[in-house]
Amino acid sequence: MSSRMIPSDGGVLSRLNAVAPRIEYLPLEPGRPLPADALFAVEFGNRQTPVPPRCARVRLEPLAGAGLTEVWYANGPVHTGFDGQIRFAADDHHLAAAIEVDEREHGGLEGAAAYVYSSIARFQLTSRYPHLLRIWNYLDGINLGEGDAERYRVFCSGRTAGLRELRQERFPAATAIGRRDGSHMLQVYWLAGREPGIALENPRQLAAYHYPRQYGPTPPAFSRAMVVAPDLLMISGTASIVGHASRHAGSVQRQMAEILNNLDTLLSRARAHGPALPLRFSRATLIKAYLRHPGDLPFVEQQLRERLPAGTPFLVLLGDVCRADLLLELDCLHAAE
Ligand code: 3EB
Repeated sequence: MSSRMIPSDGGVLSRLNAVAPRIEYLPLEPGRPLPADALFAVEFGNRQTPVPPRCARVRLEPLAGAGLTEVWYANGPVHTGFDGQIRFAADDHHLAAAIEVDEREHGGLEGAAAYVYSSIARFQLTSRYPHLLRIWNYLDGINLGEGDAERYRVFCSGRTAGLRELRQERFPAATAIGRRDGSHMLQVYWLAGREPGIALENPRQLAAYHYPRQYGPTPPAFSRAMVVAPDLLMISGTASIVGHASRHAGSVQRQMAEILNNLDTLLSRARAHGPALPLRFSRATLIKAYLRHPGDLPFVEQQLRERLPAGTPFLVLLGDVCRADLLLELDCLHAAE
């Protein structure tokens, strides 16, 4: 495999994955097979039909983009398998995997998160793809519970307990979003690589793993973005947070503007590692917006239409952000065209 020597943020030379999965939002009717060269795919919506192989189903209602499937294309032959409750699919460069557990089988959310993350850590360390790059977490009732009993904070404690051997410079980019379905399911899916990516932080924001005590006993274990390859940037869920503080409580308009500022900053930082990455959203930018209140849809749709090239598909999902004062979060996968 060819890879280029590129200095990471820490100044250490790392071999950046030369080949990244191409990712697109593809209109696929439910039940239609994935493209033959798909590595993995993500569907959205709470359908009851069986989840196809090589697929994760995020059970959040699509307010915009219903029927779009996020397809991750393989580079070369794909092999699939199971390891305990983990399902995976891999090509020669990357591995996509998913696990879903019932909290009640692990004594609650903290135990479930610790179980999931220690399973992931063990699996990744023993696989040919040891480097966690990007990870998505969906859980029930993320803002339920007061103070340190808020379920997002409980999830963070379990996650860190499970990941205990991972250095913070190596934390993957991540998303953590709440459903409201009373299902007790913790769902996690991720992308890992044979080579590490380059984790980026956002100078406008304190590193989440350094958040002060007021946000809970265990700071969240994620990086703001991951340069997966010179032509692929995977940005974490990005909210209206500056420093460590939530900004613009009550205003989805101002939260959106703050989020777009945070994303612009990451796009320009990523250029040092991926000179082909555009500074603005392009046709190869995949955005998912998570909205707490469905009534904010028209504003958010209008903003995304304005920022993305005409006709670029995007998703708006009904989901809860991890702090109760945050109304909106954006996920962004950004590739060279
Ligand atoms: C934040 O910046 C907003 O816990 O994995 C964004 C992305 C957020 C990932 C996570 C949380 C997570 O703190 C919340």
